[in-house]
Amino acid sequence: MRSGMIAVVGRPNVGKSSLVNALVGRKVSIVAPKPQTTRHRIQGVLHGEQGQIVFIDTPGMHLKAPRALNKFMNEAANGSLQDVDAVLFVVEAGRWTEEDEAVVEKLKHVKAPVGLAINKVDKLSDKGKLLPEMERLAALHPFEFMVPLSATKGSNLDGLLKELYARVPEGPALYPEGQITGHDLAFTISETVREKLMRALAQELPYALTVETETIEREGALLKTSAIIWVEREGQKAIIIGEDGGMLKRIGTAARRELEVLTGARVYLKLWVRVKNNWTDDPQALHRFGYQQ
Ligand SMILES: Nc1nc2c(ncn2[C@@H]2O[C@H](COP(=O)(O)OP(=O)(O)OP(=O)(O)O)[C@@H](O)[C@H]2O)c(=O)[nH]1
Ligand SMILES: [Mg+2]
Repeated sequence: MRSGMIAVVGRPNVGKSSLVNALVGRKVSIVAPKPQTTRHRIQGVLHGEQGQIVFIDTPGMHLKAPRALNKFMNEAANGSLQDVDAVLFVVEAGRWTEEDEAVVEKLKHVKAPVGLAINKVDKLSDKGKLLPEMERLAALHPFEFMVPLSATKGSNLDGLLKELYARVPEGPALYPEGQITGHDLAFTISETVREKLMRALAQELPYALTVETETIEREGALLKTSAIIWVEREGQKAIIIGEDGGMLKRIGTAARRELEVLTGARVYLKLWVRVKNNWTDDPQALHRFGYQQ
């Protein structure tokens, strides 16, 4: 029996959370087409025949970090590089940016073995470009292994797992059988609502909001819960509520449906929108909304 912890790092939007979900086989971390979706370290536990791997999904490491929330996210990602058995650096096939470059710099100080996952190979129109790209990446850092794969298509995940299992030590399970994440129901509810908001709203608005689960009550097979969507300004509140409340209703429906699948319960979800001025740059507000290391 092997067991260990593996940090999954990289710049925003390369598919870290998609990969962790695919490896764990269940959705433990939210996914959206926009960068900076993940804001916390998220544990996802794989219970495999060879043992247990606890993946630490992390916020995408980013360079432009103007607000306290950005700094929190980068610190959460940086903090994952210590005290793990291995680090998996995720990049996007065919797309290399200065933010990837900055992650490589950080990896130089990592003591644990570092491997590379080249994700989104399904998007490569010319597969002949993969080999030269792998050669170029290999020259950047002494990676212990390099695996091209697709998180969303599920291709070559076995190849990656073989490499990862080889890098976790023998030891007892860290999580009980059946437990796939270290987070509680309140976190799952707020993250699910935030994912629907990230997917529905345009441009900057997803970065100005956070979701706080307010109440959770169980009545037999019914899960009754309410959550507050906090925004920075009144104008943002109006957009989220939408004409005749239509936008908020769509968000609520999408989140409720997913929560019903995740929990197996019938869900009654009530959403509120409130304003907390400048919360993304206010250390006290950040702390209150759960952004604390
Ligand atoms: N085509 C394709 N798209 C993918 C793949 N993996 C992830 N994506 C998409 O890439 C986008 C970002 O995925 P995430 O998993 O949220 O990326 P992330 O690295 O966790 O992003 P942050 O949390 O913002 O750092 C989503 O639209 C995913 O559906 C893949 O293998 N192929
Ligand atoms: Mg993510």
